[in-house]
Amino acid sequence: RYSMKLVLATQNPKKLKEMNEILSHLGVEVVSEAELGVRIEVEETGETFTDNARLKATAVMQATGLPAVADDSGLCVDALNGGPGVYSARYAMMAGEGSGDAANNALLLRRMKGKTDRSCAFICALALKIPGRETLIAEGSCPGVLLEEERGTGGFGYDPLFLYEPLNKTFAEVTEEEKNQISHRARACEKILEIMKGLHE
Ligand code: ITT
Repeated sequence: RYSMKLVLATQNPKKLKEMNEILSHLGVEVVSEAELGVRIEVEETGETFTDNARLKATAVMQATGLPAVADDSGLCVDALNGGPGVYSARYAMMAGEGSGDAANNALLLRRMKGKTDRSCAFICALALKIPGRETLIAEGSCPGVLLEEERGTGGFGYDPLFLYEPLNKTFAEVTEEEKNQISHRARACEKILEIMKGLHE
């Protein structure tokens, strides 16, 4: 058990819920920005997941004075040279095609039309800022296959297109509990806790 309260630096409610469940399960007490009455807008100017996670965690740690953890994540598709990558949340927006999960998924399917290599991976970088300490960083990934049409209604973002082969289900078809055991986010959370524990040994 790790007795430290962490602020989750995210504006994405679905991500917040997953982080909350994963971290509580690992024995970490978490609190949202909303519960603290703050809303920190951070411009994600970084070129890597790690850079952006670091920017978000730093801003929230500075605003609250509390240890903060931020997730920067996305889907990297081999046939698109790793795209949408760090632009996953803004993919359709950047193409002038509106915003939101439905627009992002539609654009991704269009860009992948006719492509036979459908391998992809979800990536999650976590940054943990503890006041007066160096930033801790951990990355988790989860490989999958991009489908040609959506399947399932759970999850968020690109989940309905992401086939997790060991279960032959998309991340929108698995249960929340299943996703939170196998996802890029779960793997990154486990890693960062290992690093944190190491600091106290
Ligand atoms: P915050 O920055 O406030 O945390 P955000 O949604 O903007 O929220 P990111 O910049 O990290 O977060 O973008 C992550 C995007 O990557 C997200 O909007 C989805 O499109 C995609 N993504 C990340 N994790 C995912 C998951 O588990 N399932 C499906 N899509 C995911």
